[in-house]
Amino acid sequence: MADVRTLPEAETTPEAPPSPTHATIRREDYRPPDWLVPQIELKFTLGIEKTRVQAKLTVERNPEGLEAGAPLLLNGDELKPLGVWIDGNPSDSWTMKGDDLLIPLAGDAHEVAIDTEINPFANSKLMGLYASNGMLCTQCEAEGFRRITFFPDRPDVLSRYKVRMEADEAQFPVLLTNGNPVETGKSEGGRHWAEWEDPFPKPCYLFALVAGDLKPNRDSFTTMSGRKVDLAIWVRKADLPKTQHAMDSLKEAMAWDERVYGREYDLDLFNIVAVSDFNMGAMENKGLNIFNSAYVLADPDTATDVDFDNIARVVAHEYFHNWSGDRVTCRDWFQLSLKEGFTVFRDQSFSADMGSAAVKRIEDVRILRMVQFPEDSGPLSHPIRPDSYMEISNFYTSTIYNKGAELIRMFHTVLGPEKFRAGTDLYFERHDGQAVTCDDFVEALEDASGVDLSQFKIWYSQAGTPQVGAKLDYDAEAKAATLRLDQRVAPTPGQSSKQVMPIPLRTALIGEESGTEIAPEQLILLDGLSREVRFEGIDEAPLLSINRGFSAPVVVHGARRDGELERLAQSDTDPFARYEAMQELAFGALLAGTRGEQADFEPLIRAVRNTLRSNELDPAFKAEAILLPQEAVIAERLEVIDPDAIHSAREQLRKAMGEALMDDLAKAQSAAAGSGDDLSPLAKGTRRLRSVTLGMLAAGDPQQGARIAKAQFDAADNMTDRQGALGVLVSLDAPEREQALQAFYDRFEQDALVIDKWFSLQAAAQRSGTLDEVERLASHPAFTLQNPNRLRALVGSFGMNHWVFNDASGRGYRFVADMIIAADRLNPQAAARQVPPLGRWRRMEPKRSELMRGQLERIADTRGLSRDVYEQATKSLA
Ligand code: 0A1
Ligand code: ZN
Repeated sequence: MADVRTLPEAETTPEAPPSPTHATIRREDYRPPDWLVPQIELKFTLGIEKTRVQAKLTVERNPEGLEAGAPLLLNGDELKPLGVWIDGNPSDSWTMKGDDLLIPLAGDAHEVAIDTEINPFANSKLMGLYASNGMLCTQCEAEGFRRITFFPDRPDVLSRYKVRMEADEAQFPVLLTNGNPVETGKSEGGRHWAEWEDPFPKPCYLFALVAGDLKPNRDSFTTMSGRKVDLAIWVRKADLPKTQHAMDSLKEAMAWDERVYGREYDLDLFNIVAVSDFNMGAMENKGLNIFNSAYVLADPDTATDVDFDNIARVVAHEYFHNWSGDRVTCRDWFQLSLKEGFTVFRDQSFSADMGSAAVKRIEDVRILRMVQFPEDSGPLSHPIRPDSYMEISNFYTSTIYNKGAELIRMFHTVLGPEKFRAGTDLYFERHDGQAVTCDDFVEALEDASGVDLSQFKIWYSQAGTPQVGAKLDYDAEAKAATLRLDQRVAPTPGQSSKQVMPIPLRTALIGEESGTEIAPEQLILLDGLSREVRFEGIDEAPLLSINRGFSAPVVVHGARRDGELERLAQSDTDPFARYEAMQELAFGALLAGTRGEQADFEPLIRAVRNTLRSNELDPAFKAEAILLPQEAVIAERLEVIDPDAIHSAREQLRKAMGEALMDDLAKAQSAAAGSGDDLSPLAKGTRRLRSVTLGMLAAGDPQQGARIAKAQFDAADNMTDRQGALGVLVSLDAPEREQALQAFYDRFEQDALVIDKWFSLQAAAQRSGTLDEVERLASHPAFTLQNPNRLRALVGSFGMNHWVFNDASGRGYRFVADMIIAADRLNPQAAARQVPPLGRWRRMEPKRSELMRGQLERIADTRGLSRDVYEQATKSLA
């Protein structure tokens, strides 16, 4: 199979025109379907290289359809009809319209049968029905069902499914699909079959099928109305011992959704299947969730604490989709954030309830700033509800998911928990079984709460991160303070002028002397270009604590006096704002450093020392609070980006901190965290702080750092300590580096998910040799472009290595472009996900900017490019 080492040089034709399939789909062009499909029967005769699909569709003209007498349009992708029957009679009146099947129908109700044949083994796109490690599985969101059979592949066509699967019993002993099993039996030649029915009408993107040699971890859950639900997590036999955490997470998620949203599970069984080749994290198919094995399998020896938390988060996310996505789905793909933003908000709230809410909020904001803010300030910026797309797979973005969740959080903040809950109750009740829009969601919140939210809808349509100016003036004589706020949103592609946005800012004043709240927290709504808020009865100098809990997804530019941030870092009563004060202190030092100014590191060093020594803060919070902003996040604050200047400013600061705080760091690094399988918040926090302090310590004294890191690596009885140590070692030029990398590889060679870490850590190394290393790793026998996890581990991690990826030679850009072009021939979706780092050319210093554009142009000019990569590359150039 194709491999980067053997691929020929890509052909480039500068004049290659975009192919006609690269058309733009617009939200304003939405039309209701002309035909509905209330019922579908599917018969699969399964084989790895040949699967026959016999579909029988009950079709009815949609009374709401706009075109009288319209033919039936069934989408297809790489399919050929082997036979078409209308009401039982063979038909040849159909035609192909591109990839789609067009069938003229006289009446208003018919039965249409179609036979097709597909080759799951040849399906390297991992969309539709494909083979992975000898098993068969499906991925249909967003438009994969059309690769299985001809069908109106759009989320507003909901059908009842009856499915029959037939396969060789030895090869595929387990046959699963959505809903409930009805009957099973044996057929000739060692084959067997199973028939299932899903009672809930669903869009075809929620269809799923799995056939393979899998074993279940079984359990059950009794719902709030006393129904018993059978739960099973299906994996390869050897992986069974790694499934318990996912199962525990599932039961916690089921109970949480009952408690917090009043949502009960509705089928008699709930299945999860783990596959190792999967484009995304996981998929919420009705009653049969399919997961990337990275989000199912864990034990303390091979998975980090972060992996454990991610498993809980993703299991919950997919489970929550059963209501926010499956029972109530999207009318069209422009409404994707309806289900994704809401479901991310739900999984974030779940994780916050399961551990430290403050730390969880900090982590969520860190991801938003690291991924969504750069997306929103770059060429791929788009609103939460986009107006157009070429390829919908490109819109499973941090904006749709994470900024979408921030909007739902703002609704929650503005309404308060009770009214918000009344709103979601009404939403689920009113729209159960329907395919709806973001407007329907807001309307339900408004109707249930009596609160007008219309102003907030601008957040759905306007892209870009609002910049908020905040200045607090104090009049000691009048014992009054005045807060002056203003807002601005920079232009984004296709939106040159911006409207005012409503920005809810949780705000309090802290006494500079007393360190207590001298004006209690209030919710200030900045809903004009500017606003003044006056605080009375302020009898000591006030400090501004604003956007507490990150109540709005904006950048606040606070005008701060000397010493103000240091004082807030010590005494702000809101943990997020306290973290923020530390970050702002660090930013001050870092931005001065990138400008070549001599920065005063002392205030930050004092704040970090206080944090490390505090008896009231828990270790997980300490770890977050002392981490410096990442280089990509620093770049966001600069007009012109010089990656070398950012890197050296940050390294200089890390070194100064390491040297000044050596004793405190060494103490935190050596703190006992209990045994490796202790997953309590305290144990996890202690381990996290251990690795964060190790990194800083090594910056202060690399030799000693390498020694301690190697000792942590060798002594580790869990992957968190091991990976934490290796993550520090990979950036050091010390003999311990090679020793640890080799030991790690030798020990875990057979475990794909751990080898992904091995690739990823090396691609992230902050070291000048990383470029050579990454190029060598692309030729490593364990590297393959076919597995999305492996591609992400090497190329994805490298693209986020700001300093090395942006090497002045342009080699980093060329490497990523090579990988994208090669991967595109196998898996366009996975390839397209690697494009965004190349799109950050606009604010890059001129030389690099030119090199980045050059590589984007080379990609865009490649002959036979997929729609996925074509869209990302051409938009990145604009
Ligand atoms: N709905 C899933 C995300 C998802 C989207 C596309 C996929 O196919 C490539 C797979 C999963 C979720 O939000 O979890
Ligand atoms: Zn989702």
